Amino acid sequence: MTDLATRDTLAVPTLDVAAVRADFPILARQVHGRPLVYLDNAATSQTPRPVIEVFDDYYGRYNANIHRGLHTLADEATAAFEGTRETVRAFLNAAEPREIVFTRGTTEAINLVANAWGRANLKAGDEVLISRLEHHSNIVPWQLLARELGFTIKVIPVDERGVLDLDAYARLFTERTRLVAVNHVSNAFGTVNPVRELARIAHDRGALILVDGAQAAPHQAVDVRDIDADFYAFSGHKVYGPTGAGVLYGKAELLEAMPPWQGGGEMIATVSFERETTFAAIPHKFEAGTPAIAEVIALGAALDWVSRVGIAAIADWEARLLAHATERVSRIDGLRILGTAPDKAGVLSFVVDGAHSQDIGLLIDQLGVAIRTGHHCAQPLLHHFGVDATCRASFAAYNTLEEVDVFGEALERVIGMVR
Ligand code: C6P
Repeated sequence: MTDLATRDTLAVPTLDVAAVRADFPILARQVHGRPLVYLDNAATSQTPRPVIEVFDDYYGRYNANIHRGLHTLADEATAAFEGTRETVRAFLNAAEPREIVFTRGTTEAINLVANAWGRANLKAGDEVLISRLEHHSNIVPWQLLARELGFTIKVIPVDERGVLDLDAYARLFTERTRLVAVNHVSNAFGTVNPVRELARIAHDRGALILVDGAQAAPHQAVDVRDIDADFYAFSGHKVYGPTGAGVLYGKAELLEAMPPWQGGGEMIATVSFERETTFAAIPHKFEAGTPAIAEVIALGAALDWVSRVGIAAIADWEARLLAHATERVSRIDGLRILGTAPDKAGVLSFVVDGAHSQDIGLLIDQLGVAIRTGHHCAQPLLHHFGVDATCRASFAAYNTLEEVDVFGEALERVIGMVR
């Protein structure tokens, strides 16, 4: 019989951080004469060699437009592109590959839902619930549409830790609530939202739920069927993939019922001046024009890389990095952490008395440490907490406890300089 401790060890494989780091050429570089300490992973993660190599391989061997060619290169490119659809399906545990739509990223995925589903299903008097924790890309598309169609946006409040108020959430619903738009993990505070519970409540009340998974996909296993998400979006470049490729998952029956968003090649069945133009089946109905072929294939390589390392091992390692960093910065006089939810992923946001976040960001860069400063495209959240900007360190599989120590010491040094 295995004891509990052994079972825990078996359940979460440990991450070999040295082996992980060896996959990332960029981690060998120096910045201002010091080893790079890259802690801006929530903005974009770095890229492992197998992903970089996709571009050489694709452009060197089988660059061709997909779906339309009857030649070998086109067949190979199509197979690799469509192969990624199956990789993404498995990554999200979606039921079918046709539920996976390729987009440029999370922003485009949300705009697709707003413009295709939203235009067809929302009208004056309807209500959409959006959380206070949202990134602008899950706010502004809904505001633009609300301005046109006249529906109302209601805000799900957060408590002082940056945790959604579930009782208030449940009370916001009326018979006119059509959609909940909420992130899985907050980019500004790192709060992990109970999306399964949020979905259950939304569905009980007859509404759909769109989950912005941009900050969740890199840090934890995502199971869209377990969540029962109607729509789920994420970006390739935050999950060790390239920019320019992202994903919208949608339940097949919803995608099928939605009108197309953008028109063009690839998304049609037949085009005619005499009869109604007809559209391709999902997902192609939502993929007008030539997509970012190499980027999508590289996204597949990134998800394969994540699977090889193991998302459970990554989550476990990042939890240790976050705990270590939280403990380290908490010792700094006058530093206040924003976002103290019990369940957090990968993000440490803070402000320092008497020191501008911008100054800290610029000076700490001189010491080789990359963090992000600013509003993190979450102005409604930051303003609610009475600040315009924070400093944000965010973690990935390749960060080390030693890097966290370098960051802590560098932070103390620059705070001493600006105060
Ligand atoms: N957040 C950050 O530094 P795009 O740009 O489409 O790949 O992702 C947009 C987006 C949507 N939702 C969340 C929760 C996000 O964090 C982001 C991107 C970056 O936090 C850039 S502002």
